[in-house]
Amino acid sequence: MTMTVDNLSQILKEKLTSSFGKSLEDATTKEMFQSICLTMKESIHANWQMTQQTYDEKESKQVYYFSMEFLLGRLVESNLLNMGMLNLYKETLLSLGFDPEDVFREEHDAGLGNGGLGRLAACFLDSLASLQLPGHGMGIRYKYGLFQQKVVNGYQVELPDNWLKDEYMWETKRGDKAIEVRFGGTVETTVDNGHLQFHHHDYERVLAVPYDVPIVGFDNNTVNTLRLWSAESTTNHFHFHSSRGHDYYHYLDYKRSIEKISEFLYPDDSYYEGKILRLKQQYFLVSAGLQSILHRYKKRNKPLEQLSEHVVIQINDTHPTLVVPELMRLLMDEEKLGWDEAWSITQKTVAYTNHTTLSEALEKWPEEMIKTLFPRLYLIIHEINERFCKMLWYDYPELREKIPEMAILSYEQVHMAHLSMVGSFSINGVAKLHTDILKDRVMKPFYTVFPKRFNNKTNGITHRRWLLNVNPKLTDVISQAIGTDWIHQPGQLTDLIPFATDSAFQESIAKVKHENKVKLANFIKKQYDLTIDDQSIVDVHIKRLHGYKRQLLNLFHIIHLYNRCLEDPSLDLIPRTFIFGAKAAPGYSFAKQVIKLINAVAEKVNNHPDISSKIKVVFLENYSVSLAERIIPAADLSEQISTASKEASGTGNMKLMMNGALTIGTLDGANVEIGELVGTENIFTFGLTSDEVFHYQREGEYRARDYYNNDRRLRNVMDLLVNEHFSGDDVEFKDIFYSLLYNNDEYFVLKDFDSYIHAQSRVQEAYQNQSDWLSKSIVNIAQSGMFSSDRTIQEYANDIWKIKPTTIGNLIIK
Ligand code: 26V
Repeated sequence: MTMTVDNLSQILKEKLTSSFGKSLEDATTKEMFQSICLTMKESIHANWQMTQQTYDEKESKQVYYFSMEFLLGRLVESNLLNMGMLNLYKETLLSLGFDPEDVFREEHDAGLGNGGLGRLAACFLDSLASLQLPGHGMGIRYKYGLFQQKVVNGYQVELPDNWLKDEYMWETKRGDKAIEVRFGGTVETTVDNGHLQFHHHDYERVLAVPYDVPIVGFDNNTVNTLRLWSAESTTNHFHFHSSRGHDYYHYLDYKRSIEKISEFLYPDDSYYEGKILRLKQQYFLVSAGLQSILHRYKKRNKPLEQLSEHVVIQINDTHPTLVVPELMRLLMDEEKLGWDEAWSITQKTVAYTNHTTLSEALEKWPEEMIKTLFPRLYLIIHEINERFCKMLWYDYPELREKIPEMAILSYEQVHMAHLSMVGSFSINGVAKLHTDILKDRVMKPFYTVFPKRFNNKTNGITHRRWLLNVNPKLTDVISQAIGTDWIHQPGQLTDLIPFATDSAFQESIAKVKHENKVKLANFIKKQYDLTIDDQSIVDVHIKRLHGYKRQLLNLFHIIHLYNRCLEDPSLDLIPRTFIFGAKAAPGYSFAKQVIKLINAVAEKVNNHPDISSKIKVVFLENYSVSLAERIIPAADLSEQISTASKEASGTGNMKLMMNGALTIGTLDGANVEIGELVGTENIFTFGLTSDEVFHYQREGEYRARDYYNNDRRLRNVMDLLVNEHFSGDDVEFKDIFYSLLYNNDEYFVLKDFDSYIHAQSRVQEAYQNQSDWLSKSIVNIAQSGMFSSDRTIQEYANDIWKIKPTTIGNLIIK
């Protein structure tokens, strides 16, 4: 039976009555949103059950993607799209007098991630389900997601993200599947029948309660699971303390201390801090996740020796590294296997993805902390380290002097990346250049020892959310030209290549871009009462704020243009709107100063009587998945200007490309691959290469001050930071100024300034020829299919996980 607008209207009306006791006329948009979710859940849940049952019956190998972050954003539209119901729901809502956008925006973003790493995990879940692959997420149900950002007086202010305030419509609590996780205590060793036995005493017990979120596949019946764990106190604990009245308060304290474990997401990315609660979170995820996997596996009645034929665990960066010793513990202490068997199983089951080479982001935990929190794991890590170092000593005499730097335990620290590499069968980077840097530099000695483990999996993004959902008009224009096969096979977007020079097609692309710009302009007008020119070049820099991502370089170009306009009021500039969206880690003061500087420059430029018609600078607050979805379809230019070698991949670059923006970028991360695909004439590349950056770092040859002294343009820009031009005083931005001149500009902003300015003038020149620009834009869209996460996930499935699709049959509707 196909559903019609009339049927669905009836169903929604009944839902409003049965769930809220409301008639259509009295219903709020929130109640309408919730009624939609309840209705969708009925069919999702039926397929969900069917999917799990089929996996069990067919004994399909299961992938578990362990990640401390899943940056899901909203799910209502992407679920409707995947169910093939999006248009029907939109039409029905309109016919009932609701604006679909308003209704969908009732959903609070699930912001359980910082940035690229968390959003990648979310895209991967969508691709797994859409490719009918049995793959699930394991994460934490943080009570508070990444902070909400407000801009007050130009400064970032952080507010808690209370995303669970209203009920989260997609989750289902599975109280019956709760698991105990143990912290602290002591370990006693005994010998039993010649076998060592380990007994754990006096530990703290934490209950891990799973909340499952269904992950709906596209145009199939697959519904996989994202399992998010929440920490609760074990209920019987109070009785131990209940004899005296004040113990009740001890109990409350204790309960609070446990619930803290899943209370908030640590707001950082690219900077690691050894906070004890963060380490507890990691073990909480790992132990609960592994126990639930083993529990399910055992129902298959297969020997543990075959675990790796049924289960594979992918760890998203080193954050879940404790899976290695924890799986060893479970196999040895609980399942009574010997070391060698347990080690062989563990190594065959775990695979590791590296997402950064920044040394300040590499996790190292104090040995003492690990020993205190997880006394048994500490013994296991110690043993793994001993065996690894011994192996190096005997089998790789040429590496003997490198043992201290390769060891898992050294200088009283546990090196999580080393533990991950030693304990897994696959080690992958996230873009070609990044994987090469791992092999040739950062992890070089490990590559010598484990050459076969290293492989590259260039990141991707789900084209369903990042093209079909966010840009339906572009989607239609593409399908009118090449049909709809590309939707299932995004690689076929290359069929658009012949249309790059087709003037009618160019025109329809231009029209869509313009409509998207108008929509964004309306949003900015409404939100900030700021008028932006919908004919201007929309230049977009959206990502976390970090020194290496060089928002400052972009800003220096803007200030340079501003200076030029001041010098020559008749300067011929194509109007540009510079859009920034970025959250700074709350403790990262340099990054926060850059936000203030962007806002200060915006204030000056946007209010200048002559210049504001040519340049507008907009800092959009609270950058998030939902905000990205508004900005990306309107973008002409994508700023991907990290210091070469520092951005492992980038994924915003892919989203913008897929929506027809051209990249201005360094030869870093996946920009390199974007450039290879579109050709040098369709990307604006500039700046130092990663080899040059390494060279300068090694030789210490870079002198930032020389660039300041020798480049008048740069001096004119930088002096404005410390002469009260942009701020009431001359100290507000002095840290930025000093970091460039006295700390020698760690990220080579001054060095790349000239080359960036040139690339920007090539942008302006190219934009002048609209037909040429559009053809470049079309080539970018046409080549973006390569960056669908379907391609990425297919590579993981073939090369690492060795899994095949499992088809889920149609439900028989009685
Ligand atoms: C580290 C930490 C340290 C402790 C507090 C919380 C936290 C959160 C995240 C991180 C890891 C940062 C690594 C990361 O996010 N890498 C990014 O991964 C993207 C997906 O592969 C990639 O596109 C980006 O280039 C890369 O920076």
